[in-house]
Amino acid sequence: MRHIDLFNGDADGITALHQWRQEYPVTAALVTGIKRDILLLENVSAIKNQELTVFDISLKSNLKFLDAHLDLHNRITWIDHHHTGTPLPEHPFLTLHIDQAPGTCTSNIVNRLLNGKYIKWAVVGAFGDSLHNLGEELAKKAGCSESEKQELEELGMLVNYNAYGESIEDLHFSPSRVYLEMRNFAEPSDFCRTSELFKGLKRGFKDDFSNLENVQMEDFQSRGAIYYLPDEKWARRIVGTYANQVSSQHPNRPHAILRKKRGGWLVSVRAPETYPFGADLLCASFETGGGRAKAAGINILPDDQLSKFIHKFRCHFV
Ligand SMILES: [Mn+2]
Repeated sequence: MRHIDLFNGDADGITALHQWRQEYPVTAALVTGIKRDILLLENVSAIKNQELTVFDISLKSNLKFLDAHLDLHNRITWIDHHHTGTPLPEHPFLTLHIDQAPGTCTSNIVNRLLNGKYIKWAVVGAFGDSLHNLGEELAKKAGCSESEKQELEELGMLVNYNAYGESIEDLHFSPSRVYLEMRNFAEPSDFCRTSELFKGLKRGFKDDFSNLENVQMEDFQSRGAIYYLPDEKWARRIVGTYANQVSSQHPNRPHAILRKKRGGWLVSVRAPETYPFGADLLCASFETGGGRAKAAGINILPDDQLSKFIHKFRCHFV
C-alpha cells in the first residue's frame, strides 16, 4: 500500500506529522503548501487503494473531495482541530481524530494519541499556533527548562512564520523541505542548535523584520492603529506574524495591517486582546471580508474603498 501524507505547511502541521512518522515510519509522498493552502485533498488525483494521513487541515473545506477518495478504496486518517460544522462523516475506511476545543492544536492531538512520546515537538506546534497556555502546559509536562522552553517557542514561531506568503515562491523554505530537515532530528533543541535551515530561517526573519522600520503607520490612539505594508516578498511573509506581535504589544487597542496587492489591499484586523470582539463584523461589511470576532480580514479592499475602511475602523471599536 502506498502512503500519502497531507499536512498544513505551518509549525503545527509539520510537528504533528513528524511525531506521527517517528512512531509509524513509512516512506510517504508529501502533499503540502503555504499556510492558507488548505484544499490539499484536491491536489491528490484519482488514486486507489492507498493510505492517506491528513494533519492540521480543515475537514469541512475538503468534504467535497473526501467521498470520491473513499469510494476508490483509499483509507484515510484525519487528525485536526479546525471547526468542522456539519455532522462528521462516517465511513468504514475513514478514521477521525478531531478535537475542536479552542485551546488545542493538531500536534497536541497527536501527542495524546502517542501518549506523550514526542511531547517536545507538540510544544513547538502549540507555540507555532500561538497557543501560549498550551505551550506552557506541555513544556512543563515535558520537563523543559526555561531556556529550552524559549528555544522551542522560537522554533514554533519561526516555522509558523515560514508558512506565510501568497505562494511557495514567497517562502524562505518550502514546508516539505522544512519537514525533511526536521526528520533528521529526534530532539527539537538539536534541530535549533545544529540545523543550517534553522539558522537560515532565523536570519530571514531578522532581515524581514528590519524592513518594518520604514513602514508607514497611522496612530489613532485608543481607537487603533493602521499599518501599511508594500507588495513585496518580505511583507507577504511577515504580515501574519507581525499582526500577532503588534496585538500582544498593544493589547488595549485594535489594529489593522494593510498589505498592498494588485488593485487594492489585503487587510488583517485584530480586535483589542483585552476586548476581543467585533473584527468579524467590521470586515464582513466589505465584499470579500470575513473571519472571527478576534481576528478577521478582507481579501481585497479595492483602492477606492480605502478611505471608507479607515473611517469605519476608527469608529468601530469604541
Ligand atoms: Mn493548527
